[in-house]
Amino acid sequence: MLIVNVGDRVRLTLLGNGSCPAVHDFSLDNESPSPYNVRSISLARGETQVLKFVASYPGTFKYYCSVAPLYGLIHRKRG
Ligand SMILES: [Cu+2]
Repeated sequence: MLIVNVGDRVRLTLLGNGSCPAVHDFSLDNESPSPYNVRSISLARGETQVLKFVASYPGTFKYYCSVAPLYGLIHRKRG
């Protein structure tokens, strides 16, 4: 969960550090659901990305990984 107030300058540093070799991403969008459209690139282990945005809607929002492998469960369903 991500908790923001209007005007918050949100800075997220993402680090791919999972124990499996799969890539992952960060998605905070209408699928979350949320009023935001913030998405990272897919990060492999050892990669980093910084996402920045100014919160324009207050609340508590879920985020998820949108990676959908060819086989097996999509990452969102894996939690
Ligand atoms: Cu994932």
